[in-house]
Amino acid sequence: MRREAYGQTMSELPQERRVVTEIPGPISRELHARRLDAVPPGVGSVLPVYVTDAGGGVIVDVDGNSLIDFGSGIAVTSVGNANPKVAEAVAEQAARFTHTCFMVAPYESYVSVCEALNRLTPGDHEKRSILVNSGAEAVENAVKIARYVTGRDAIVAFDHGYHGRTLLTMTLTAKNMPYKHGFGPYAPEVYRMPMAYPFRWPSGPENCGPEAAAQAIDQISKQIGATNVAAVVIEPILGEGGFIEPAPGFLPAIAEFCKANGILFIADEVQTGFARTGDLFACEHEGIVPDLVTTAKGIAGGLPLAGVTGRAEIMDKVHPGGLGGTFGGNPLSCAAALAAIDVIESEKLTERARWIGETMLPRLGALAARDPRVGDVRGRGAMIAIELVKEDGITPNPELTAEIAGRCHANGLLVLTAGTYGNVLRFLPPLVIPEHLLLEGLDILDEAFAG
Ligand code: PLZ
Repeated sequence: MRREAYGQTMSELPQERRVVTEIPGPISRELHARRLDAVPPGVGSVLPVYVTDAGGGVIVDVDGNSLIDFGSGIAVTSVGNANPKVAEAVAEQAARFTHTCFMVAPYESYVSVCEALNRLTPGDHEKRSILVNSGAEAVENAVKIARYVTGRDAIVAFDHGYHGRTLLTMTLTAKNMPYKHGFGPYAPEVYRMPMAYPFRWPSGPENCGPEAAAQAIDQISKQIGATNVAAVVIEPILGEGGFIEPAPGFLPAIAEFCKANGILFIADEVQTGFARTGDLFACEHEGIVPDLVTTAKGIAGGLPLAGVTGRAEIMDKVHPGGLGGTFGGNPLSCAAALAAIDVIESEKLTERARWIGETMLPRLGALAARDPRVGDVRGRGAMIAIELVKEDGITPNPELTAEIAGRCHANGLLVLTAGTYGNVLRFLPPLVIPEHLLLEGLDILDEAFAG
């Protein structure tokens, strides 16, 4: 039931783009009408094609369309959707037991996933991990642990940051619409600092890293007081904020400041983790060793799982029973994670991610060179984005972004948007996407700009 291509294990699904109806097609539209009577509009969908199958680099819908997947369900299905090894592991586990609750009667796979997290996350110090259900829950727990261990209240987050939709993580999230609007009051003791956003830094990208770090450190010191800060929470490449790579030097300066002041550095690697950026974790790029790391998304091949990994001396401090949850580290998710991690390691998906970046960046650079509406091309590995602007080269162009995304969708390429200003097209292909689909996707994108 599997086929090898480019060294990756692929599902049997034909790896082709096929557009046989308008998108969404008639059956999807029917299902959508049904959905509107059952699901409130507060839960959106980027492209309401209703899915029947997905694998390798494609998503197949109820109308028989096969779309090229440049989204991976928001950076989740890095090993490919329904990866055969993941599917097998989950089916086997489902036949044995589906749940006991790790806090009631434990099982080995939870321990094995934590061992893998301790081994793979940055730094060779002794670590411990806990498992929870979602990225937001991981960030919540990291903050709980940081406050407990430091005895301090304040948490520092950054402009353009995204950390989830629960009360605390929504508070940590920067963008009002759609994440926060009307959902307040927010959690106390969260402070927001400037982010080193090279493309939009007033004195130019070359000054961005040191200047932004100096501003953030000055504001933390003056407005909060370093000794009141439990932790900074930061994405090593900002995801929902628009795939912003903090300018070089910014993360190391913040990490150093944290270390000097007893502040815990929490790297939110929920979107960047597990080979997505061409390193196993994006922090590795500048040699950052965080005190706590949150992971989710790509960890378990599409099953819900998240983790908090941290220095043993930090993690071991919390009182017995202080951390947990009914479903955290569910056995199906753990089986999936062990299979996904095996695929990531044995199929060298970090290298594959780098190859995706090396393939995409020159193509997008050429697009930017001939089309001034593409203001910036950025990202690492298989986490790549373009920022779209108006004639002045800097004003965000969210209308064009929506238009281009719509043209891609109509032609069978699933792309996502992002960014504080809604003007970023982001690309997160599965790391196992076949080369011909990656290239075809880039052709469709070129056409969308030409048309
Ligand atoms: N931290 C860095 O990217 C989730 C959000 C999609 P959950 N990003 C996708 C949406 O609109 O809800 C994310 C992230 C980073 C935390 C999270 C939260 O992870 O698994 O969605 O809770």
